[in-house]
Order: sequence, then structure tokens, then C-alpha cells
Amino acid sequence: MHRDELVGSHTHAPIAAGPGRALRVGIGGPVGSGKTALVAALCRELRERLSLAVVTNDIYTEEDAEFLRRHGVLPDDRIRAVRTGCCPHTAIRDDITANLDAVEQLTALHDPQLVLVESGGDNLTATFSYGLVHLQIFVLDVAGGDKVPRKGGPGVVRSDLLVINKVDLAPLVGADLDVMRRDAQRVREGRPTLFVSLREQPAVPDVVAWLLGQLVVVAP
Ligand SMILES: Nc1nc2c(ncn2[C@@H]2O[C@H](COP(=O)(O)OP(=O)(O)OP(=O)(O)O)[C@@H](O)[C@H]2O)c(=O)[nH]1
Ligand SMILES: [Mg+2]
Repeated sequence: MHRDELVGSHTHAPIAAGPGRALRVGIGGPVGSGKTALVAALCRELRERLSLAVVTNDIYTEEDAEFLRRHGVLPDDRIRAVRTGCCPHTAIRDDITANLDAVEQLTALHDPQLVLVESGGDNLTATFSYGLVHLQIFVLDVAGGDKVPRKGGPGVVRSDLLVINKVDLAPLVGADLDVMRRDAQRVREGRPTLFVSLREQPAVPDVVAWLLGQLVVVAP
């Protein structure tokens, strides 16, 4: 069992989450890197401490929302799906109306303190509009190869937290985690990176700690 490993430190002041105002966190990254697995883990770890809601984005289906409901990570009505019908990044960056509607509906129903918005799986160019989220987590996986962090892109370089998932697969795919750590540190200039295995350590304690460090809950 390995421990999550933090490289760098966060630079944002905590965001106040209170009545009518949730901290909104975008979770983006390539197809299959573990975004939904991370959303599920965060819901399981935080649902007793915070009022939570989730918005998922898929191109043609509601697959991710259905997965989260099937696994009971939150009550069904705290999970909303947006069908983007086009490049996933369009709905989180260019025309964010459908996502904002989903957040608004969840806010009206539950007044959540934290809303996780999962992007559809995309490439290294995808980012969230800051009109939609306050903070962005970008999820890569080791199986994509140890070259990926140095390829850069806005998610890899400027996300508030880079999560490099599936470290359990590193020996199987011949990925050198030291190379990934060095490249991530270089391109991210001090922004934090966490190496995790959602398979081996689903509680991802350091991601949870990082996220809790980003918000101050304001009493009603
Ligand atoms: N070995 C291993 N597999 C993992 C890990 N995390 C997630 N997976 C698996 O990777 C696959 C993809 O995970 P998802 O969470 O669906 O990935 P995603 O980024 O949400 O995928 P899209 O939304 O389709 O882009 C699933 O089969 C997960 O079980 C991990 O740490 N190790
Ligand atoms: Mg997903």
C-alpha cells in the first residue's frame, strides 16, 4: 500500500462556501484516466462532512451519472447529467449554459457546499471556464505513458491540482514515476501534483485533505 504523495504546494486562499454559494470544482482529463472514480471517492469520503452535489458531462449518454447512482455515492437527486452532444470541452468552457443550469437546479434543491463537475473525457487541451468552476483538478493516468506530463497543455500546467492516477499500473506499463514527478514539477512551477491509485487506496486521503484546504464553510 503506497501513500499519496504531494509535490508542490497550493497557492489559493480558501474559498468561502455557505448558503447559496457552493465551492465548484471541475474534474477534467483524458478519457478513462479515473475522473469518475475520483468523483466517487470524494463523495464517499466527504458526504458525511459536507452537503455535496455532482454534475457529469458525457457526449452521448449519462453513463457517468448512472455509474455514480448505481454505486450509491450520493442520493440520486444530488447527481445531474449533462449530455454535451459535441466536443466535451465545449460544454465546460465555451457554452456553459447547460452546466450552469444543472448547478442552479442542484443549488435550489440541496444548497450544496461543494459541487463536483466532471468533464467528459477529452484531450490535453480541455479546461473549464472560471464562470463555471472556482478550481480545477486535472486527472492523468500512468497508463497513458510517463511522457504525458511534459507534453503540457493547460490542464497539466495550470490546473489547481494535478492528480496522476493508477500508479499501481506503473510496473505493468513500464512508466517511470520519477520522470513523471520531475516533469510535472518543472511544467507546473510549484502547483501541486498528487500521485495516487484509486484502485489500491480509494480513500485518497491527500486529495481529500487538499480539497478541504480549499474551502471554508460559512455557517448559515
Ligand atoms: N488499475 C487501476 N484502474 C483504475 C484506477 N482508477 C480507475 N481505474 C479504472 O479505470 C477505468 C476508467 O475509470 P473512470 O473513472 O471511468 O475514468 P474516467 O476518466 O471517468 O473516464 P471517462 O469519463 O470515460 O473519460 C475504470 O475501469 C476504473 O475502474 C486505478 O487507480 N488503477
Ligand atoms: Mg467518467
